[in-house]
Amino acid sequence: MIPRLLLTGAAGGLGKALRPRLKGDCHILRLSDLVPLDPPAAHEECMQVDLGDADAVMKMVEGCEAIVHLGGISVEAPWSHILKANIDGLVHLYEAARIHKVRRVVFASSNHVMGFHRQDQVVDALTPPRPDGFYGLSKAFGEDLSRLYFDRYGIETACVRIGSSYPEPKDRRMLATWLSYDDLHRLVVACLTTPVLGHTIIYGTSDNAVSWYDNRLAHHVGYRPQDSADVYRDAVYARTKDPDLTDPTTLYQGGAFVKIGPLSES
Ligand code: NAI
Ligand code: 15L
Repeated sequence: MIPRLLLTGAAGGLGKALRPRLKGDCHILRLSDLVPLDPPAAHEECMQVDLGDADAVMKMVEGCEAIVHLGGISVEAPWSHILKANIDGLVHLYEAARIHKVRRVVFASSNHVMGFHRQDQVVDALTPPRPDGFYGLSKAFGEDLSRLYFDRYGIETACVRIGSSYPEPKDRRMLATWLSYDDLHRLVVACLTTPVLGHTIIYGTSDNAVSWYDNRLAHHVGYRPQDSADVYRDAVYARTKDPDLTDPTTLYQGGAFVKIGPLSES
């Protein structure tokens, strides 16, 4: 049991999924987000914090032993937004972690760090990043920043390159990238509790038959997915059209992200 665990981005899709699931993993769950949160239960604390505000982030982190960092911009967006939440925000978070002696962080990275690798390629933790936009680039920065704080200060981080975490896979691509909410929780708990985490990059998907990710370099985390996108396969195929195999959104792992956002504007 972690004495006090901080969950950022607690008002978001994954924050709402993890909030009830983390109840048994810590004595106190400190929840934070830019937007208001549902009122705290007996074991919870709520703080409304902008990650771009260094002083507020410093107070948010004080007293916490570990952090699950989900907060920030979660899709492709103008650079100024990403800069504030995902770049400045992450520097504020790790500086606060250093000052307040946080031992371990689970950082919600993304498959979009690797989005310009092809879907006929299997990538692992040593494969060079190929971000598919400003958003993926900001997650690559977060991975490097967390490595710096591990090398200099010993703060352990799991950079979880989450695939697509939703109640069900929404399209054919997500049959490879899907991560169930229960597996997300299993993965976060494995990252928080494995004896020696170090600085680790791990892909966050369920046990899907089709996969572009090799997690052998993160075996020490002990993550064992128990769900699979495969049970949704027939239904997903029935409701979706055959893809155009010449379209970059079909060819590349990042899917639609390789074409959307400010970088697409002329
Ligand atoms: P979300 O967009 O639903 O939640 C993100 C939360 O961060 C929101 O509640 C938002 O208010 C908060 N936030 C945004 N800017 C902020 C700021 N400046 N200060 C404080 N809080 C701020 O995203 P979701 O789906 O819950 O994802 C959570 C994390 O996981 C994100 O970091 C995302 O990049 C990452 N991720 C999610 C995937 C998914 O399939 N849901 C896939 C890959 C990565
Ligand atoms: C992500 O990084 C996004 O946060 C999420 O909204 C999904 O689009 C996911 O990747 C994905 O690739 O499906």
